[in-house]
Amino acid sequence: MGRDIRIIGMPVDLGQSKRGVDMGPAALRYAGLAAKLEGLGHRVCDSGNLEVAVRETVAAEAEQHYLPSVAEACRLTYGAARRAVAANETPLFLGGDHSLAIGSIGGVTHEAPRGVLWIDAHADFNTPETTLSGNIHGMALAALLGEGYPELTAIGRPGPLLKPEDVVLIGIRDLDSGERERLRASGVTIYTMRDIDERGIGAVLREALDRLEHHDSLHVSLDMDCIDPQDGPGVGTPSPGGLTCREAQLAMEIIADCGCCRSMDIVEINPILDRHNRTAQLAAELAASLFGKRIL
Ligand code: 4U7
Ligand code: MN
Ligand code: MN
Ligand code: MN
Repeated sequence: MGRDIRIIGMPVDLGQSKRGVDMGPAALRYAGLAAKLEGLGHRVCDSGNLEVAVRETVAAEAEQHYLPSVAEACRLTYGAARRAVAANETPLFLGGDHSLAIGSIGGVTHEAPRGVLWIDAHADFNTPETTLSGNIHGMALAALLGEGYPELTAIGRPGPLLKPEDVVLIGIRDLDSGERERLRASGVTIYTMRDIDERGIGAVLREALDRLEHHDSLHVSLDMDCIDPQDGPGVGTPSPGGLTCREAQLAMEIIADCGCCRSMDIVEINPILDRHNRTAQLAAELAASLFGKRIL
């Protein structure tokens, strides 16, 4: 039967440097996300956007890469995620930059762990010691595993919010050197673009789901820069050599077949850099596929 999908916007742009990611939730709404999901038989309730500091009002935090305000945004997101799961809803978080996943994934796993498919050009596995940019969106997954700024690792319940065996990365092609070393040592499962090129996205996705078989619920964290910039130009950190829209569609369809995706993030869409809202439209189509849209 249909699900109760709860749309939660988090227009945080403080985790990275470019302007415009805060408009991601609006772009996804304009792309008809809710109607597409309702058309599949789901009940959709849009909570609007959570509140986050506007960059101009927290200029004093610039030197610390807006750490206090990013942490506050993640705490709010954590609470909203937790409430949605407690109400038996399927929360769909609209970013905003990827730092929000500390809150969304933390909150949806508050009562019980779930498997995480992190689909991204990047691993977001930097710490303050390894980062070259200082941007917090590049540290989100590390923070979920309990590493990095104490202000971030203290969010939500005590201890790491995820274990390495809970996480599979897909689409990776751009790592910083210290980040690469940390990732290799971490025990997280990683499928790079090379794996996808050699084996095909279908085989990779099926193996990724096998790796998370010990979980009966999954969270999909979809960073739209996983898509090749030709198909998804509207992102702040584009990386060539990414997934085609067909590969991304197939990935979503295969996850949908398992019937266990119970929460999702759509992050990093930057409408200022997009062309005619294409990247948001593609993201809305991908969400529809993930939540059951079929060709036949
Ligand atoms: B995203 C980067 F240096 N690694 O840390 C960094 F390449 O959420 C990019 O995946 C991080 O978009 C990208 O700044 C974060 C960079
Ligand atoms: Mn990311
Ligand atoms: Mn990315
Ligand atoms: Mn990005």
